[in-house]
Amino acid sequence: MKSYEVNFDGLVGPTHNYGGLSYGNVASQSNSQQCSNPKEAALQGLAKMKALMDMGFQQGVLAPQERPDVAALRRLGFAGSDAQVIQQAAKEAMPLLVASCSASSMWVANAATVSPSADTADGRVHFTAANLNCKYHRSIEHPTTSRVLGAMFANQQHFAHHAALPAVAQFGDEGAANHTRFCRAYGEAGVEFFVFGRSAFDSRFPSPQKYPARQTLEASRAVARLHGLSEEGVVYAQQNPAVIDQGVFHNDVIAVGNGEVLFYHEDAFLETEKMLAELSDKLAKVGGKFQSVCVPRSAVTVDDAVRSYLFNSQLLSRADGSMLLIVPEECRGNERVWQYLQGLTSSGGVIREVKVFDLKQSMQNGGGPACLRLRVALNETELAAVNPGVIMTAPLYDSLTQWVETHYRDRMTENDLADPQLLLECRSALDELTQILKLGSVYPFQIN
Ligand code: SUG
Repeated sequence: MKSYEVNFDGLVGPTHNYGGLSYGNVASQSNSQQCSNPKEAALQGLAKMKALMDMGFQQGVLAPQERPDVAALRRLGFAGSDAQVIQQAAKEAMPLLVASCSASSMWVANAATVSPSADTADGRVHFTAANLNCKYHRSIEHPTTSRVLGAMFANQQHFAHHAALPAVAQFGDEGAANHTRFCRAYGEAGVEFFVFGRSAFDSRFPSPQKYPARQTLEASRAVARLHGLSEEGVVYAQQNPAVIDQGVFHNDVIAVGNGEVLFYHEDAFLETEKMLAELSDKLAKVGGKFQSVCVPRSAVTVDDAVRSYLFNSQLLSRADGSMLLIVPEECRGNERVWQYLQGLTSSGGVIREVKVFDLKQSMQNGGGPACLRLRVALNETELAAVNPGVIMTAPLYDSLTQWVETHYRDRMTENDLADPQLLLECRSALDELTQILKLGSVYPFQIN
């Protein structure tokens, strides 16, 4: 049976703004309070989806969330009508209003961890929504994420959904941003690779000194248990705490893997040799031949990687077995990175081509091509069981582009977030979107 890697990209929500909310994410901090352009952000994301679809890749779309999250503000004690809640929060606690307005759900690599059916004990595709509990503005995403994923992958014969892990720091879980799967073919058993930043219960593992490690070993192990993965099909590795302190807040900022290939920076991990050997052995047991492509620090520094987002690229398999790297424009803007990429693609190795995308609106908040997509490996039968409304097609692309043009503003500052009219605009846009994507009622304003 045929099998595919389907990339579901997050559609940027109408409140996209630069809130400076993510300590440890250099771009988010350095662009704090800049004026954003939600319309441009959404169109840049859609252009990437369309381009990948046109290249023959399977592409889907994941809906944004209801923002401002008035219910979240009510839980923090703001009361009255929805407009009063927003106005009171703007007056008394602007940072909380900004957090409740974040369009951060666009970075769907953090929405969930997904294990394909070939790896799981019950032969279903398993999803665990990420609790994202390291940052308040992201911790409020998972209930809606679960409902949206439930509406996209509704068929219980093929899809199993798990609620987010307990919302405490010990089980900090950031989803697929710290998870990669290696396999010979998408429909065959593979090796799931979980990268953690710290251990909550075992002090033998070092922790970063400056910035938070968002993913814990205990969270990764819990997800592997929930998904029914076998010991033989899993490898755990610790991210180098020193790079977290340089702004590598997720593994997908310093490494990317697909098929049998891991593309990573020399400084990405601790005990790299041991980890590579384990990946190679375990992949060999399921018939695969592991290949690693290490980028030396002499060619690209960690700082270059953080600024250019070289590793937050999409590594895609082409029909001839070679691979294509989808990188952000910022890679072309960095001389060392661009030079490295020229050498890489002309060296006769597995990565043969690089395609560049302008995702500046998202990049300025620390979200590159890989952050914007959630990968779901599916066989033909499972793909046919996905809600067809969320699979990208040329007509869907046209409808979504039109929808963005109609509903989105082209500038957004803190003052705009305090405008109660924005809530009404967002709700009417999202109401229409659920019809376009055939999701049913998934947003709080639709169900309460
Ligand atoms: O969680 N930025 C996101 C970026 C997530 C990127 N995802 C991956 N690497 N997979 C984050 O830090 C910034 C929001 C703001 O400051 O307005 C933000 O949430």
